[in-house]
Amino acid sequence: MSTVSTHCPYCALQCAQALTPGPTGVEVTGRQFPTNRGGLCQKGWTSASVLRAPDRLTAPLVRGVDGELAETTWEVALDLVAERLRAMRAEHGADAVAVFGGGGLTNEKAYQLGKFARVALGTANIDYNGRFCMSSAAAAANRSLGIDRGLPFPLTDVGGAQAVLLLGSNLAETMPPAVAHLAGARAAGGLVVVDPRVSATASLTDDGQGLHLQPVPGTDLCVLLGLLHVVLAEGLDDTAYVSERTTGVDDTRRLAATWWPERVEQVSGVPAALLRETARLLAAASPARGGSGAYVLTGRGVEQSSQGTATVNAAINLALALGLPGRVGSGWGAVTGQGNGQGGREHGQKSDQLPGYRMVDDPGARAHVAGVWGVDPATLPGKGRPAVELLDSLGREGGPRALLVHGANLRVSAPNARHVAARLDALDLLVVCDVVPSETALRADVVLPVLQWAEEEGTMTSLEGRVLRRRKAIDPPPGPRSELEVWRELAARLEAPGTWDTDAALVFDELARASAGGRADYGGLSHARLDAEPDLFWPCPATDGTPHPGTPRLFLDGFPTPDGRARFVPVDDRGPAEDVRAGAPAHLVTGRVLQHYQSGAQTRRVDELVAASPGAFVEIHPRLADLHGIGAGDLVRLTSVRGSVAAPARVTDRVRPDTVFMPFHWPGEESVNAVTNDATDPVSGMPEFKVCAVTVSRAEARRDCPGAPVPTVNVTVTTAEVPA
Ligand SMILES: Nc1nc2c(c(=O)[nH]1)N[C@H]1C(S)=C(S)[C@@H](COP(=O)(O)OP(=O)(O)OC[C@H]3O[C@@H](n4cnc5c(=O)[nH]c(N)nc54)[C@H](O)[C@@H]3O)O[C@H]1N2
Ligand SMILES: Nc1nc2c(c(=O)[nH]1)N[C@H]1C(S)=C(S)[C@@H](COP(=O)(O)OP(=O)(O)OC[C@H]3O[C@@H](n4cnc5c(=O)[nH]c(N)nc54)[C@H](O)[C@@H]3O)O[C@H]1N2
Ligand code: SF4
Ligand SMILES: [Mo]
Repeated sequence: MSTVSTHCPYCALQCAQALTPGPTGVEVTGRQFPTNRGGLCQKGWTSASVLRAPDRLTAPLVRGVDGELAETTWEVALDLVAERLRAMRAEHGADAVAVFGGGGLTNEKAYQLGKFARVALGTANIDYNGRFCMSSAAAAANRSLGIDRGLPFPLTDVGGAQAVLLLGSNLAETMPPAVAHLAGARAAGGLVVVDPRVSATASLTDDGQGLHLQPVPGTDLCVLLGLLHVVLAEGLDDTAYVSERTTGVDDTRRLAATWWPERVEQVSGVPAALLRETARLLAAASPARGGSGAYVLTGRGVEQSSQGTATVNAAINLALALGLPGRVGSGWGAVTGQGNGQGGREHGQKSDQLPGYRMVDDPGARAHVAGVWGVDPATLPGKGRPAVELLDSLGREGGPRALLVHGANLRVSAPNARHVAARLDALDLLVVCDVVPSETALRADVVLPVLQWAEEEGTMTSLEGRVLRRRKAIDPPPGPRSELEVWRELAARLEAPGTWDTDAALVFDELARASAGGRADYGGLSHARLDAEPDLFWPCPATDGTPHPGTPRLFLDGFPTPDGRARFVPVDDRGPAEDVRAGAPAHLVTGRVLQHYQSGAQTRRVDELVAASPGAFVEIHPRLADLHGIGAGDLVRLTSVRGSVAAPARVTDRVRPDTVFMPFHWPGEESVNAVTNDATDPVSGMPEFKVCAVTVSRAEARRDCPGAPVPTVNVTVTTAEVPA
């Protein structure tokens, strides 16, 4: 086969790749594209290894009476699953079967999975791992701006800005090639990073390139209210923009008035002078004051909180006061995480959504989508349970008794994961579709091996809302099947109405029709058009004549709200669900390292990545380490009310003395999600992954933590990019 143009299998930056299959495997090179400019991170250029994972799933597995998973044929596995689902539905009702999807699925699969749940299973209970990822940013954007597209502008726009406020995002490790787009702000001394750690990204502000605000974890909402306070108190707001393009500033102004910088300093530890400097720097960059542009960007560090929605709304309020959204070269955005984290939340895997970002309780939306699906709208179920609630209800009285998982490794990545594991074990039937034997698949009753990334066609929607073609570069090994085929086979066995295409281009055409007229309108797109024009952003509605050019920049002519104005949403601080206290005196924050992706199911199977990052670790400040007699490399035990975990210490002054950090990419004894809090945001259902209260102690023996030893190192700026 010849070289194929496609995009990386991992994160939402969706760096452009060229894949060249050869006798020893697939060669990966970076390809020129506006977002990655030919660069790839270490995960990207080693991504082809997963195609050849030695333990790749190739045959369906069914758990036998001996309790072991054993290989079987597709016919046997599909018949068994269909039979069990049918029986369960007959006995307990359709909602007894639940579905869990993923933001890594292509648009076609995300769409078909939502349709499969609603039409073939008839269940309301479908949600997905994007609930853990983008739900707070999505809820806040919908409330304020009337639409949820992570970045409402092309990423390249950010390159021209004079100031960028980056809250709770570690781009230098989570999307290394994106760092290039911060060059303009850094050169102007205008990059402001808000992170309790001196992350690789916070280090980008060294040498006069910007500012680092290092708040107490979970206090970002106060910091944002303080910044808004300064903007309003010092008359730095864009009054013309606020009066012409927004509503509701008065209530927000009243709340911000109570957060003067000295009060914010008391709560967050960020010096009042630094807050004032930040506010002035942002204002000076704003178009109203003749600057060359400013952006306010949020990441999971501030969103994965029980007040994540309010925090993002505070960030949007600040951007609105400065007159940024809807102006070329300025704006607010949330940095979407998963490969198809954006498209995955538009096409109906969310418990309250139908394709095109329509709401499942809107009668007009139900009628439109039911029309495309060829069913009676009355048969479509209503709203289901959001992820944390759904997982907690598994196997309980009145809760689902079967779960189908497509593209998530819940035993590692869900909050309070031991509890989630117990709920999964309480199910009558767990079916996992995956490409590798993930920790969740290994405990399933049925495992169905599916195609991955370079083995199939599809589309992905990047963090900017750009719809990209994912292309087949190699033939899959014999055995695995496309998920589109799995759903067709199950739908047939369940005698479901409607059509169940297995050709991704045809599924896309149906998705386009289903989305037409919705907020995320893909009506004017098709695989053929995307092949010819790789630069199309949604919304891109169908037209009778000249094709719609797509929408790189939203809000230029108004906001998609009833009155065309953006809304200030008044928010105030409630603090994290769990605060430090006697008995649990340290904040635990969690996040990522460059080499591993999410639950690690894929990247823990890549030798180069394992060599560079072999296991979990705890970043701990020398003072906190001394207090507990912990030296570099010693095992640190972290204990919360939910559980405990141990990993080797990295003693470093790059984390606050009251805070420890641990990445979440490893399972079992090294899984920090044994400790994290499953308290959720009341608006978005987002769990509080980022902040909880823990006891720190020195673990007794190495057997406490079987993970590979990690030497003490300072976190270095690892913007590992390879040129094209
Ligand atoms: N290498 C790698 N890259 C990835 C992924 C991956 O798993 N690995 N996953 C992808 C996905 S799905 C996502 S969602 C993105 C996530 O991308 P990011 O949001 O950049 O990633 P995180 O490391 O989870 O969190 C970012 C930062 O938040 C900080 N933080 C923790 N608590 C707080 C707090 O209370 N306040 C503030 N201000 N900051 C806090 C952490 O110290 C961390 O440096 O990355 C994507 N890219
Ligand atoms: N403590 C803590 N926990 C977190 C976070 C955090 O910051 N801190 N972040 C959260 C966030 S933002 C996210 S996005 C989640 C992600 O966590 P998970 O949902 O567990 O994500 P992945 O590890 O990407 O799991 C995807 C699984 O799908 C498989 N897969 C890949 N492609 C396909 C496909 O096409 N079809 C199917 N069926 N399977 C496929 C992979 O092999 C893998 O097993 O973790 C969350 N958990
Ligand atoms: S930043 Fe790395 S993981 Fe993300 S798309 Fe680019 S190469 Fe892939
Ligand atoms: Mo994510």
